[in-house]
Order: sequence, then structure tokens, then C-alpha cells
Amino acid sequence: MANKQVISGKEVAKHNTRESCWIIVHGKVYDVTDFLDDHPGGSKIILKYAGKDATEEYDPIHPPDAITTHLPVEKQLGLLEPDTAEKVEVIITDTEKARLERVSRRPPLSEVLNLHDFEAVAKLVMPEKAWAYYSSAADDEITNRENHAAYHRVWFRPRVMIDVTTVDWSTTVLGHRTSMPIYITATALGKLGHPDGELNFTRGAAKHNIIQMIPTLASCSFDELVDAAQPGQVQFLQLYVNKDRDMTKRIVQHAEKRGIKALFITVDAPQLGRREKDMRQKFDAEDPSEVKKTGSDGVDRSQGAARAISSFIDPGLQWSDIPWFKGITNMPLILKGVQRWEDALKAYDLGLAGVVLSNHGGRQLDFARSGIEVLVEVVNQLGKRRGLKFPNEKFQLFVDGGVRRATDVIKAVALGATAVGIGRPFLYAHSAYGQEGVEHALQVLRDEFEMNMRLIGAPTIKDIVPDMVDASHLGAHIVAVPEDRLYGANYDSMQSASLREI
Ligand code: 173
Repeated sequence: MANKQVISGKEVAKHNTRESCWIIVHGKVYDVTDFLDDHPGGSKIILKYAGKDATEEYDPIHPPDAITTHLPVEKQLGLLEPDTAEKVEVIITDTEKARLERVSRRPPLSEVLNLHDFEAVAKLVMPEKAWAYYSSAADDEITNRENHAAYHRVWFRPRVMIDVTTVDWSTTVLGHRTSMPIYITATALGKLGHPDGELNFTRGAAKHNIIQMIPTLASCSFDELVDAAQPGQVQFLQLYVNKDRDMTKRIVQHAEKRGIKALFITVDAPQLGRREKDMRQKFDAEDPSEVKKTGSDGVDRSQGAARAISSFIDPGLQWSDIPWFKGITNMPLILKGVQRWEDALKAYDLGLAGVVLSNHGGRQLDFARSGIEVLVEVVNQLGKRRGLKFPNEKFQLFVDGGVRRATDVIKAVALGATAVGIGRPFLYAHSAYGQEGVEHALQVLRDEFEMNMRLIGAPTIKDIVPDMVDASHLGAHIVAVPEDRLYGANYDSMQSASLREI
């Protein structure tokens, strides 16, 4: 902070009104009076901390530099005299007490047998708001459920009498070794689930030699996550393109300098989808008249916190911007969120390194098709039109969304994917068990790979070829197979509006 003057907690405490509102974040004092009406989460939540230390409330939902990016330097007043801040009275509600009691009754990790189990435990032990944010999806959440259900329409054609004494499911992604054909994909706001945030993913990924994709909207700072990586550990960066292209350029060039190996540009979120579970939480928690308010920046605050903090994303991003990206970085460029073969073909023709066939975990356009379904059409069309064979070193296909088992990953690899992104399951693992949870989730997948490689008769990843699956009914959007009870039990039904308590 430019201003080094030391301010006592007593002095800060005097500025506890709408007319003069100072807060403390990470030992620094800020004058946020003029910013109150522009705060994406509304002014009420800041006013609760007026004159006090807001760090604990701030951390989970803001990237660490959010405050310095948004406040003019002259409002960054100085350093707090240590240990002098007025304490915020922490009221532990009955709901919170009940939750903490459930946390103490979590099953040991040895009883967590699969990724569904993490979701079941997380649902019971997470703060309701965090669960609502992570689990929510767009509109009627049809795509969200389809993402998982689509894997039920792909069946195996295993080979027998193959020597599977040793099986090896390691592979390379964009030229980098990984112990499994999966990566931890980018998900925002990690600290909502666990105080260590995305560091749990960095550390868990290091233990298992897995690639982590760092999100633009991580709760931890980018540098913190890069610093936490082991020597040689591979990290990618997911990029939301800012309307301010200079800002984007700085982020990208800094990432490259820090050793990030690939840039995944998100292209399916020119505007954030409606996540009604998330929105309902906001209405329950705050006075609706407050939440509905539009700030002087014109950002609608009625649609959940995520939507408000995403207002920097440029809806004007277009194909003609690609040369600009190529001009500012030598990192391989991958488009994340491609949903039709025509766009995959364009990406190939523009010389990009690959695409992620993804619908953003069903959080954007409802009735977007699953990544696995789009994969089949992309492989067919790019084969026909450009003679490409997949998996392909020069143009790599990734899918994400709905993956819960190594068999799901194996299906995607058989159909031409280089690797598969997994997001929510790691959020649930870290929310319920921290870093250990992430490591256990990876161990579960590892064990599933070992067994299933043997059972389908594939000693290596190269042996997982298209004829090992029957995907002939993938495009038929009818699931005439037994329902997945574990998934179905976890899936949190949407709710309709209800009468208010009087
Ligand atoms: O899916 C999301 O919630 C997401 O990508 C996002 C985007 C902007 C702000 C917060 C989350």
C-alpha cells in the first residue's frame, strides 16, 4: 500500500456509518464510503463491518486484490496498528451450531468410496450458501443433469484375454506428463468451501502428479498458487477476458512469466447464467429491496453474487480477437466452452492448440449438449474435413462436465479426448476434508483407473480406442437405463418460490 501511515483500531471504529465508512482487510485500512453503492454484493454487507475488520467475510468471495483494484489509492488509508481492531461480534446461529455438529460427525475418508460420497458429505457439512453456489446450475438445470446422464448412454465393448498384469493410465496433456488423463479444472471462489481455497488443489495435484487449471476468479491470488507449486509441477490458467484488454494482457504475460504452460480462454460466459439456487440464497439472506438495487455502475445485484462479480467479463470477445492473443503470448491457446463442431473447426483453422468441449458444468446455457456428445461430432467432422485423427498431439480435445468415475474418463478417451476436466467433485472433496479430501479423491480415481483398465482389456491409454465403446445412442436424449442412485440421491432438487414467514 502506498500509504504507510499507521491507524489505530479506535480511529477506524469512529468511521462506522454510511456517511463515513472505513473497513479493515488484511491489516489495511480502507475508506469505502464512496464505494458502498457500487459494491457488487450490496452496501448492507459492508456496513455490517463499518469501522471493523472485514477480512473473514471478505476472503472467500473476493480475489485478494479486488479491493485495491477497485478503490482509488487515496482511499487506501494506511496500516492498522496491530491487534487494535474492534472485534466483530460473532453470533453463532442455531443453524450454524447444527452444521458444526455435522462437521464433527463426518465419516472418515476410509469410508468415502467414490466421488459421489464427497458430494453427499459436502452437502451435509457445507454452509448452505457455499453449497448453493457450487451446486447451482443454469435455469432448470437440465444440462447440469444431462452432463452426467450422457455418460450412461456410452457402453463398453471390452476385450478379453489381454495381458493386463500391469496397466498404465498415465499420459501427456499438451506435452506434459500427467499420472491420469484428468486435470483439476478451474472453479471460482474456492474459499467458500475451505479456508485454504485453491491451495488444496495445488497441493493435492502435486502429490498425484496431476495438472491444475488456475481460475481467473480464484479466492487465492494467482501468485500464491504458483508459489505453492512444487518444482516442475504443471499449471494452466483459465482466463476470463476483461473489457480492459490491457488488464488481460498484464494477466496473460504475468502468467507466462511465472511458468504457466497453457491458457484456456473461457468462451461460454459472455454473461453469467441464471443460477436460481444461488439467487434464492441471496433473497433469503438479505432484504430483497437492498439486493435488487442497481449501483451507479449499472450492475444488477439481484442475481446472486457470482453474477455481480463477473461484470468485468467482455461480452464483445470474438474470433477476430484471436490474433491479438497470439501476439501477446507464446503459451498454447485453448478455447474453453466450445459446443459445436463448426467452432472447433474454426479454432483448429486459426492454429489454436485445442478446445474444451464444455458447457461450464451446466451453469451457462441450459439445453447446451454434454461435452461427451459434442466430442463425437467434433471427432467425426474434423476427421472428415481436415483428415484429423484423435487423440491428436497438435490439436487436443478436452471435455468436462458430469464426470464422476474413471469409467466416464475412459469413455471420453476412447472417443478421442486427450483428457477430461473435473471441477465440482474436487470442490466438494476440499470443502468436506480440505487437502486430504482432494488427495483422497485423486486416489479413488487412481484405483478406479487401475481396475477398469484391466476390465476393459487396455494395458495403456493408447489401447483405449473407439471400438472399445458403443456410443451409437449418445445423441438420443432418452436414458432408458437404470438411474444412477448415488448421483440421484445427491442431486439437489430445485425449489419453487414459497410464502414468506410472517
Ligand atoms: O461458473 C461460475 O460460477 C463462474 O464461472 C464465475 C464467473 C464469475 C464470477 C464467479 C463465478
